[in-house]
Amino acid sequence: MGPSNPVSGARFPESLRYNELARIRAEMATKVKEPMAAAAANGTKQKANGSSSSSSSSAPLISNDKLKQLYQTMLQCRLLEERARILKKQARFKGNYYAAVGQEATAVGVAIDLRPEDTIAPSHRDFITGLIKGVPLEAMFSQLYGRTTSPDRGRSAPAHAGYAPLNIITPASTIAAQLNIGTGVALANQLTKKDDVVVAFSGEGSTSLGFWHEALNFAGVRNLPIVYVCQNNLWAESVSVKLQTKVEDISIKAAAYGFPGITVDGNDVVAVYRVAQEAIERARHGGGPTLIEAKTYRWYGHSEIDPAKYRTAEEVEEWKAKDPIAAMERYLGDKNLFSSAWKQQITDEFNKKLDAAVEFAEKSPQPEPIDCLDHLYSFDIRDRELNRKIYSPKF
Ligand SMILES: Cc1ncc(C[n+]2csc(CCOP(=O)(O)OP(=O)(O)O)c2C)c(N)n1
Ligand SMILES: [Mg+2]
Repeated sequence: MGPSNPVSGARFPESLRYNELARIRAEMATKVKEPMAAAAANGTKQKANGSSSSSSSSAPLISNDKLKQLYQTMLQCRLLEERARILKKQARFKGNYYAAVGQEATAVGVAIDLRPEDTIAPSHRDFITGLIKGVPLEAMFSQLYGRTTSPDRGRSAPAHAGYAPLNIITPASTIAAQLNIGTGVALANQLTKKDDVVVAFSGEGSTSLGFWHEALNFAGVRNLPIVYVCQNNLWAESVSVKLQTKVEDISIKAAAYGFPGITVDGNDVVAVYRVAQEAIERARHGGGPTLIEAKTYRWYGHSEIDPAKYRTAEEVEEWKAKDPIAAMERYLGDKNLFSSAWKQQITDEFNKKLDAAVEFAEKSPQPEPIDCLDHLYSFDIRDRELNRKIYSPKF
């Protein structure tokens, strides 16, 4: 018999002994802790422990242009979301907004090099993946405003932002459900022998749901071309991660499904980029799924109506000091690749684009109530609804 459970006092069976978990953890979950150091252009090794699936020792150089693109995209994501937050606070659009401010390095590092044919399965907090994959800003802001010019023609809430032309799945309200749909797309890609991959985002809170485990289990069994990205931002609404799981690193859960899991500093865009590229390439070439756990933090409340009183000011300040954008400015600065003037230029140019997109959305028409029946029912039923009086019972 193994050691006793410190909480219940029950004895673990031999197969679940702590040292067995430690072995799996060492094998399957590598931590990439060293922020940006050695990660890129000088080609030295990343710090890692355990015998990971990562081939960081032979990792190719990341070009200066790519490093600058990573920074520029993170900054644009930040500008977009801060604008969206202001518009929401001004009640210029209805519904809600779930900002990923503070988490940009994860979304950008993972999604920046996806091909248009690749699929993203986003969560409610992954609005910025649209920007990263190339969705026109006009379409994105029309989604926020629920106008007829939005990808779903004004049918749904701001958080349900999909974009079919670039294979971005529309997230449902049910958390983790996007993983099951994304897993289905990965199965379709495999069956049709396409080399397109799926990247499915979720939060650490969603790992407590059955869907999450069903998706990963199925992907493991079928060796599907999919990368699961768990953005562990410590909170699911007001629930601490400590109430979601007893393990320190969520990446270890991949071991249960037979594929690699890796934990990465989710505020280090270079580290995320490296880890994600390796996982995406493995998936693209028949190597099966990977679970990436990115440890990060959302600066604001769960949504724009959440004052987030459940967490301490110290915790927020501690994480703000780990701002992924400021960190990348320092990193680029050390390489003489950054200047305040360049940042200002990016900001000014992007703000003009945001102005135009907001104006476009605000001038776009609202959908008609009857439009909600389109693409849902047969024309017969739609016509019946349109002519409802004919069918009304007479009293
Ligand atoms: C099945 C289900 N349960 C609860 C909710 C309400 N809900 C929406 S978002 C959320 C928190 C999700 O937390 P996490 O997965 O950590 O993602 P984060 O919001 O931190 O990005 C909850 C509980 C829901 N939408 N679906
Ligand atoms: Mg969370």
